[in-house]
Formats: sequence, structure tokens, C-alpha cells
Amino acid sequence: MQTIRTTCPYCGVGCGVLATPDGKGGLGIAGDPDHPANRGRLCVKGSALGETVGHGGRLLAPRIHGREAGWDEALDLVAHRFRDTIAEHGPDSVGFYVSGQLLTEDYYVANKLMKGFIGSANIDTNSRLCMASAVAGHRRAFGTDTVPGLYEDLELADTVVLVGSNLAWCHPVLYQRLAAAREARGTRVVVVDPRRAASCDIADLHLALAPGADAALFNLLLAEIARRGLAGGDAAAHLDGFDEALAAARGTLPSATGLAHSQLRQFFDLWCGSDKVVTVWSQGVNQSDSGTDKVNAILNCHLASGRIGRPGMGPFSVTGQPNAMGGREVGGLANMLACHLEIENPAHREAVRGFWNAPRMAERPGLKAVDMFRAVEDGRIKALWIICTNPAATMPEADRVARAIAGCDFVAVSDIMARTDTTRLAHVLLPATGWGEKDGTVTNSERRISRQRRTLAPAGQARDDWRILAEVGCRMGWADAFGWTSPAQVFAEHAALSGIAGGLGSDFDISAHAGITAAEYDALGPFLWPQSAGRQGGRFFGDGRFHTPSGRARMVAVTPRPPQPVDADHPFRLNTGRVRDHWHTMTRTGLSPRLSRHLAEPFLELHPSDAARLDLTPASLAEVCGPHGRAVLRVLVTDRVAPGHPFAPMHWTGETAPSGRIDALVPGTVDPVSGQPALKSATVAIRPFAARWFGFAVSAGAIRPDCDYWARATLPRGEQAELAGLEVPQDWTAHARALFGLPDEPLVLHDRTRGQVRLAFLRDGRLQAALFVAPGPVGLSRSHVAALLGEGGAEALAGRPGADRPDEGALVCACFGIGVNSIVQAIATRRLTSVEAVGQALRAGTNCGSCRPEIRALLEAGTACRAAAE
Ligand SMILES: Nc1nc2c(c(=O)[nH]1)N[C@H]1C(S)=C(S)[C@@H](COP(=O)(O)OP(=O)(O)OC[C@H]3O[C@@H](n4cnc5c(=O)[nH]c(N)nc54)[C@H](O)[C@@H]3O)O[C@H]1N2
Ligand SMILES: Nc1nc2c(c(=O)[nH]1)N[C@H]1C(S)=C(S)[C@@H](COP(=O)(O)OP(=O)(O)OC[C@H]3O[C@@H](n4cnc5c(=O)[nH]c(N)nc54)[C@H](O)[C@@H]3O)O[C@H]1N2
Ligand code: SF4
Ligand SMILES: [Mo]
Repeated sequence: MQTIRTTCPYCGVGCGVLATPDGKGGLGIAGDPDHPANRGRLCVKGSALGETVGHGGRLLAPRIHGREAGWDEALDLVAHRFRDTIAEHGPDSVGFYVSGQLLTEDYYVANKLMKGFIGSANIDTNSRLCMASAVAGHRRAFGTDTVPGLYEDLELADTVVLVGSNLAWCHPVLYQRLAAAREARGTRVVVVDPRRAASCDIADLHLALAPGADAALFNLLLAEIARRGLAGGDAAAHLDGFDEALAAARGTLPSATGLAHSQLRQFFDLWCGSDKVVTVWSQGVNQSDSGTDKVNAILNCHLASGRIGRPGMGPFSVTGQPNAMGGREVGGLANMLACHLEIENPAHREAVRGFWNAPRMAERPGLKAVDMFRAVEDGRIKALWIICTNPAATMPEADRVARAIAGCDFVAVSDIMARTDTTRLAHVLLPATGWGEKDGTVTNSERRISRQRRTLAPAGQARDDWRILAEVGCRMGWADAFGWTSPAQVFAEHAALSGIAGGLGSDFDISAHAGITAAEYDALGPFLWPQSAGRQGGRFFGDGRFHTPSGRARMVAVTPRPPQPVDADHPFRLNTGRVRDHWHTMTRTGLSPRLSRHLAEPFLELHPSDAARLDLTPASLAEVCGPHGRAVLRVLVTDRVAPGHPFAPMHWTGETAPSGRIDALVPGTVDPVSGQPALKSATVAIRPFAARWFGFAVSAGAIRPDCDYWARATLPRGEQAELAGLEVPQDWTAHARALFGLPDEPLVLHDRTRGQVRLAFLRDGRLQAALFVAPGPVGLSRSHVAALLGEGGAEALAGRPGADRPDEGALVCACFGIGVNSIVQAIATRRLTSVEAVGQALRAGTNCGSCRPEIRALLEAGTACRAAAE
């Protein structure tokens, strides 16, 4: 079978992937050694792509009100409902909510249809939850949404500062590049994060600042830059607003950061001490009610010191989704036009109108995500099309958003999966081709455009997102404008428009590709934008010229604002984010047993002092309540988080753990400039969840839980579920039969003194399913029990392996399947003292390297234990 060069569909690093179809619907996966982003490396999510391309759970045909329908009927219905709604209530009565996981071609078509033909700018994207503050900060400072630097700057820098970025887990290959550079040349790494996230593994300095205090920290740095005489000089000639920004910075008190003077001094010394400094930031900065100001506080420091646009230095916003950048390029945000043009600018609007020959051009910005769903809620938006995103789970105030969608007159959803929190609410479901089934382009964090290529046949009747959109455009009466027959034609049109934009001063110009042929598109290798007659790739702003009318950069005077205060009813500030092996709502990573073994349940990281005060023991369940909703989460007691500032991951949904939906707790508070929600800061109350029983179940078939708490995960040979309930069922056998959908008679072990019940369903002596129940958190070896599915028999009821079977425990190294117990045992018995030694002994950590921070933590714990014992 032929190997095909394509690009990973997960994070914004944008790694090149070599995919080899096995002819049976599967794919062999390897890193592309020739791709400049990864040079052959992949993280564990990328490596596991082959486990996620099966057709299980896929949406295979269009559906109307739950019944299967033909494409013509479904497309006609969408076109007709949108047309009628617009005719009756005007263009602003409809909306599209799209995604940074769409390909550029898909995104371009959606934007053209809404902004040029429907005549509204009510198209917004999940990038509003992700990159909007970075976009707004860039535009305020540079005049355009430009990422000035390149990945290699992280390798060329002497100091790299990660601000609100858990690069180790969220951009693993870029993190590995940084770690390798640090190993080779002693790069100093600073992590600015209220939580001791995995990225602290390579940090020379961890600043656990007060939540939301980033603008204060960088204001203090700006004042220090000026004090040390590093500002001004050449750089000042290219700046506006320096005096005002410095005056505001000088008014900032160190106490606002919550950091000690000695820590601030160390930070200032590191940042100011080397010319080559890169400040990387991500959601700890953007997802804040002062996100745009935080971004500008960072940009101010680089602008004032002239540390921008040259090798090894600059501010660097790392993007989350694979095509967050592409979405910004096509104008996917409600306040932008295609090719980084501005919707408020009449000349820009006129240029795009002319190019599209648009009958009805949007005249003003549309509704941003949070406002868009408010408009759905109150009926201003009456027809909504959601594409490639799961807002019923990932928008703040998620329960309210789900209710708003449920109450909308007409909702179409394009997704690859049949069952998600959002597809459940749709009138029309449109099956999209998934990764591996379609052709197009994506842009990574360093402005590199790469091809995604089709390697597999579409699942069922699935069609490409761009084509579904174009077919609706045609059916709404605009066949001339939406008549493309291939994504190459869409790309060429976008490239041609970018040439016009370049002429108007836009940074985004790829007009060198305006005449691209189908064959050239097929062969297109990764390239950096811009690509025009005048410019090819490279860094921006090294020449001191910016995209503002004056050509000078603008420094912004920032007055730091603390986040909304906690109150007596909701005394904790809940931080949220990601885990290493899952992607957002897990519709794809949840299919992989390997990726599901690292962390199989929604959890709450809680400081030991909070846990003690709340009477919450490790592995118990906590009920977390906010003004907007509630969640039940497994308690993980750890001093990684600060007292009063717990952390919970965002990944679990109605499909995997209905009471683990974290965005049910998060308020819809937004940054006033960017409209990005403050997703890292929910005020909550926490108390023990009064479960009367706890359970753990495994089954070779589907598990159908019906209890107050449950969380489901995929196993190599079935499923597992954690369970808990407020009422003890009368009859455990009946409960277990319903849970597993098995009519059989189980083997039952009842230990009345301990209140434990264990049930096993066997067929031909092989384990089909088992349920373990206890009055407290169930302590047994999950990996052992899971491994017995389809094999061992009654021995499963023991819940523990015999001496002959080593128990792996929770998975640490997903690449080689090495669990925590094996690593701890090897460290102890073989007296291992380094991550490399563990790698030599067990192979753990030697492939993608994502688990190296955890191995180091186990080594440190091991050393502490030995020291205590000796
Ligand atoms: N494994 C994995 N990788 C992913 C994704 C995924 O789902 N899973 N998603 C991708 C996407 S779309 C995105 S946007 C990126 C996100 O990538 P990141 O932004 O790196 O990830 P998060 O975990 O959301 O948050 C980063 C950190 O911000 C910290 N933080 C919270 N509040 C503050 C604050 O006030 N100040 C500072 N300085 N820090 C704070 C949190 O403690 C957290 O450690 O990841 C991408 N990569
Ligand atoms: N509390 C909290 N909430 C957050 C965040 C946080 O840090 N904390 N982070 C926010 C951020 S940064 C982001 S980016 C969002 C992400 O949130 P979402 O975008 O809502 O999450 P995903 O699970 O990535 O949803 C993608 C959907 O598209 C489907 N899909 C996959 N491929 C395709 C395709 O090719 N075509 C189509 N049509 N569908 C496809 C998937 O099955 C899935 O249903 O969450 C945001 N919400
Ligand atoms: S680092 Fe990101 S792009 Fe690269 S393999 Fe991992 S998830 Fe995919
Ligand atoms: Mo994101």
C-alpha cells in the first residue's frame, strides 16, 4: 500500500504524518521525517491516530428528526429553512457556529456564504473560546493578526517563558523540541502558571502567580525593562504609546502578582539578561476576562525592548486547534473578513464584495459566540448551523447553551459522530468526512500551511464539509458562486483574494498560489505564508515596520484587573484545561483504549489543605456547584494546585460522564475587547458527594449506566465504567443485568460485613462482564480486571492479580503500555535515578516523550521515600 503524506488533525503544532492504508480500513501511522514542524516526531495522540479511524459511532447518513434521509432531502431542507427564515426575519436571524478544526477550504466556503451571500456576519467559531484575545491583542499592537516568529525561535532562544501554556501536554512535539534545545544549549525555561503543570518538568523557574495576574506581572517587567535602560533606542522610533504604557506599568504593585520579590527578581534577570527571549502563551492568558490586556502586556515588553522579529526572540501565541490559524486567515471570526481584512473598513468590504460578486455583503460585525447563543436563546436567531464543534459541552454555561439550542426553531449539525451532546439536539444531522477521508489545507502556529490528504474512503455517505456548505449555497440560489468541484479550486480562489488583500496592506498574502492547478495542489508541500511576488515566509517586524496606518507598532497602556472575586457562597476559583491523552470532547481520542488509560475519569485536583477542610479523601467524589450548574468529580489530592484554586479537565460529556461536564460550571463572563470567555475562572462551592455506594464495572459489550454518577472509558476488549449512587439498589443482580444488557445468571460474592458485592457474568468460563460494589471508593486493580475480559473466569472476583501476573496500574507511557506500578517497582528494585535509566530499563518515555514529566515525578517521589526510609 502507498504511504501518503498528511497532517495531524489535533493540535496547532501541525505535525506531518505518514499514513499507510492497510487495505482493511485501518492506517499505519508514522511521523513525517521531512515535515519542518516535527521532523518525524509524533506525540501519543498523533501516534494513536490509527486507532480512531474505525467506523464505530460514526454518523453514516443524513438524518432528519432522527430518521435516516437522503442527501437531497436533507440539503433542500437546510437551504429552504435558512432561505425562508431570512426572507421573513432578515439575514441576522440566522447563524453559523463553526470550528478551528475545519480545513481552510471548508472555512472559506462557510464564511463566503454567510458574509457575502446571506448578508450577515453571524458566523463565529470555537476560536472565540480559544484565540480571540490573541487576535485582538495582535491587532491592537501590530495592526494585523500576525504571529511574528517561527518554531525555531524556541530553539534559538536563551530564555523561553511559557505563560498559561502547558506545552508539555498540549503542544507536545514543540515541547520536545524545546526540551532538546535546553539539553543541548542550556536554554532557561520559565513557567508562569498558578498550577504546577507538567511543563514545569523542564522549568528553571516556576512562577505560581495569583490567577489572572499576568498583566500585572508583565507590567512590572515593562517597568523593569525601562529601568534597566533596555527600552527606547532604535525600537522607540517604531513605537506609538510607549510613555502611556510605561506610566500604566509603573503604577502596578508587585503584590498584585502574589509572587515573592525574590521570584520577581529572578524572572526579571532571566528575561532582561538575554536578548534572545521568546514568550510563549496560550489559554492561561487568552481565556480570561482581561485576556486581551494580558496579551498586550506581553507584547509591550517585546516591543519596548525591540525583541521581536529576529532569530530566537519574540512573543509567540501557540494555537490550539489544527487550523485555528487558517480560520483566522479566512475571516472565520464574526468581526473579521477574509484574508485578515476588516469588516468595519469600507474599502476592505468593497474589495471582497467585488471579488465575490456578492449580492449582499455583511456591513458590520456579527454576534460573537457567547452573544450568538444568547440570541439563539431569546429567539433572535431562529436557524442555526453548527459545524465541527460541540458547543453543548464546551461553551461556558453549557447547560444554558444546550437549552438554547434545544429551543431553537431549526438546528442543523454537521459532525462525523452520531452521538454527541450537540448532535442530540439537532433537527438535521449532516455526516461529514473525517480526518483521513478528505483533502484540504491547515495552517499551524508558525504560519505554515500543510496539506491534509485523503487516505481512506468516506465513511458511509459522509461528504466533505466544504461540499455540504457549497451545495446548500447552490440550493439557496447562488450556484455561480458555489460551483467548485474540488478543494483545490477553493484554495485557488482564496489565494487570489489574498492577493487583493495584500494590495490593501494585509499581511496574509499567498497569491503566489492563485493559479494553482489540481496537480500542484496534490503535490503541495508545507510552506510558510506569506507567499507572494514580494515576500516569502520568514519572520515579521524585524524591519520595524508594522501594519498600522503609521507603520509603527502600538503599545497599549494596561491597567491590570483582578478576575471576578469569589464569594462566600462560591469560595473556590476553579481552573480548567486539558489532559495529556484526550482531545476536547473525546469524540475521537475516546475511541482509543491506549489514550483512555492515562486518565479514565473526570477529576478535581484539590490542594491537601482544601481536601482536609472539606473532609474529602483521595478517590472520593466531590460535588462542585456554581451559579450556573453542578458537576460530580473524582477527588485527586495534590499540591500541584494552590489552596482555593482547584483544577478540572474539560473533556467529559453526556456521552462519557454526564455529571462531569465542566462547562456547566463556567460562567459566560467575557473579555470586553475580544469577547473571549473566562474559561479558567469559575467560582464554585465544593462538598462531598453523599454517595451510598461506589462501583466499578467492566464489560465486553456496551455498559448502560443508570445511576447518579458514572464515567465510561474504552478498553482494548470492551468498556469500563466508574459508578456511584445516592440510593442503594434493592437487587444487585437485576441492576447488573440492566447495566450490561445480559440476561444471564451472574456469579455473586456478597461480603456483608464489608458491605461489598461482586458479580461476574461468565460464558463458556470466560469473563463477559463484572461489577464490583462497595460502600466507599472501590479499591481494586482496574487494569487487572480489564485484562481478564474474554479470558479468565471466576478469579476476576478477587479483583487483584495473583503473584504470577504483574499489575500495571494506571498507564503512564501510552506508547509502550507501561503502567505506574511497573515504573515504581523498577525504580525501587533497580535503584533507577534518571528518566533515561527508566527508559533503558522499561522503554517507558523513549518514544514520544510525553510521559517524561510523570516519570520524573515518580523518580522524585521514589527518592523522597528512600530518603525517609534511610
Ligand atoms: N492533549 C491535548 N492537547 C491539546 C488539546 C487537547 O484537548 N488535549 N487542545 C488544543 C487546544 S484547542 C488548545 S486551545 C490548547 C490549549 O493549550 P494550553 O493553553 O497549554 O492548555 P490548558 O490546559 O487549557 O491551559 C494551560 C494552563 O493555563 C493555566 N492557567 C489558568 N489560569 C491561569 C492564569 O490566570 N494565568 C496563567 N499564566 N496561567 C493560567 C492552567 O493552570 C493550565 O495549566 O491545547 C491544544 N492541545
Ligand atoms: N472549561 C473550558 N472550556 C473550554 C476550554 C477550556 O480550556 N476550559 N477550551 C475551549 C477551547 S480552547 C476550544 S478550542 C473548545 C473546543 O471545543 P469543541 O470544538 O466543541 O470540541 P471538540 O470535541 O473538538 O468538537 C469537535 C466536534 O467536531 C467533530 N468533528 C471532528 N472532525 C470533524 C470534521 O472533519 N467535520 C465535522 N463536521 N465535524 C468533525 C467531532 O466529532 C466533535 O463533535 O473548547 C473550549 N471550551
Ligand atoms: S504534537 Fe500536536 S500535531 Fe503533533 S502529533 Fe501531537 S497532537 Fe498531533
Ligand atoms: Mo482551543
